[in-house]
Amino acid sequence: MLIRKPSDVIPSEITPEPVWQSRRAWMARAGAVALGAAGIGAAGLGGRQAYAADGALAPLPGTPDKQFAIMDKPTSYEDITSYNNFYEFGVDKGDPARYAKSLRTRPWTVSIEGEVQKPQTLDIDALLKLAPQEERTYRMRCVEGWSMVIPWVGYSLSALLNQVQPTGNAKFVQFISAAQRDTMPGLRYPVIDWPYVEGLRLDEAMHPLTLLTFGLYGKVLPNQSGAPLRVVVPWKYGFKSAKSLVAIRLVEKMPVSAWMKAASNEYGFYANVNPNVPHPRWSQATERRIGEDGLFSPKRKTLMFNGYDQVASLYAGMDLRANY
Ligand SMILES: Nc1nc2c(c(=O)[nH]1)N[C@H]1C(S)=C(S)[C@@H](COP(=O)(O)O)O[C@H]1N2
Ligand SMILES: [Mo]
Repeated sequence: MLIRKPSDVIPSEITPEPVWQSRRAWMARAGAVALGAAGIGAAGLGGRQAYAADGALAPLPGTPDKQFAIMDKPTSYEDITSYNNFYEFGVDKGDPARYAKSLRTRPWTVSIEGEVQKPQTLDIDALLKLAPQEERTYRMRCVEGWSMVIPWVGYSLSALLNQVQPTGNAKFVQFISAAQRDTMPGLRYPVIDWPYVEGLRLDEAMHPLTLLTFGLYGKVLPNQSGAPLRVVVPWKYGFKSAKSLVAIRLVEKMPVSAWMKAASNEYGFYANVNPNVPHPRWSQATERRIGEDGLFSPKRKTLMFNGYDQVASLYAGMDLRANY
């Protein structure tokens, strides 16, 4: 295994190979595609919340959560909403903010299905009210080596799962993101086998830290952050936190996630933040906090489980090198 210092990692190594290769074609076409999609939104097909400029996003206050409070300084709203991964809108960090305006977020329903006693299709407005909204400031870390501190607004996913009552066969939870062909220019590129899918073991999904997320900084999520709802799993690499969910499916067998399918040797099912297990092409020992650490300043040490020690018991007895 070739391990290099993160400072030696060049963008072509961080970006998956097929993405890198299709980038030139992407750049040439994305502009035209996105303009077309924005045109449709402006014509009124987008519904009442097709896009709002940041200042116009509806407020969504959450009661500050004391149990999970951390001392880290929150990343600025500007950085959180302009440096994103959301491949449905392009592979550059700036693409989601640039192109996700066209995403239709109303009407929006989420189907909770599979191994549950009470399968349901819930409207986003019902989901917003299912449990009290809390503000939870979480450390987030991407497998690429950057991190942020984000004041999310939402409630524990367990509130929803308890309502639909998982059957005895339910062992895993699969998350399925939207695939809107007409608003997501990235779907034209087979970087990922769309739709984007992720998964958790049931006990991970039921852990109180796992947040069904509707807002950030006291406002509803802007589209680039995964509107109108996403999951947030703060002890796992960012890719586990699937955006713009349309279905949550309880299943018996471990589901194959989009990134496992794309490169199973690089992205495992568990994807716990783990400084001791390097990615095959770079170390995971340190990270760069966006907005605080410069590109060339010393990086901060990455913490096991991203510092969320309370989840360690979920993995007692597991070999976390084999289960990466
Ligand atoms: N549907 C979908 N969800 C996704 C992604 C994506 O490309 N599509 N990217 C993931 C990755 S790699 C990261 S790091 C986080 C980024 O979330 P943020 O942009 O809100 O920081 O979203 C995750 N969820
Ligand atoms: Mo990521």
